[in-house]
Amino acid sequence: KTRVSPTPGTAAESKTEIQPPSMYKVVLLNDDYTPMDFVVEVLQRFFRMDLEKATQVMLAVHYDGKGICGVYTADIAETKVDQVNHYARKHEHPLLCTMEQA
Ligand code: TYC
Repeated sequence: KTRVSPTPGTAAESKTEIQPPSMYKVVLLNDDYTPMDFVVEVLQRFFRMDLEKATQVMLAVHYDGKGICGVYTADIAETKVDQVNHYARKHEHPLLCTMEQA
């Protein structure tokens, strides 16, 4: 990719241009106890996936140990993680959701 020097005296040169927000992957971890149906329901409820997509992602997590539910700004990612972990605990499942910088 071609890079050019910013023009002196501009926002680009002083690095005051608005930067895009950092993005975070919301990750679901596998465990041996959470029922597959519950994981599919979580993916549909909190990540707006249809049944087919939710089933694909659940199985990917089941076989690979973890999987990406979506990529969001920090605030949205934190909210999703909290919602999933709170919902899993409410239903007494050990399902774990975390986030990592994308
Ligand atoms: N491994 C679980 C089972 O066999 C299913 C599962 C899938 C659990 C994905 C967690 O994030 C998960 N019942």
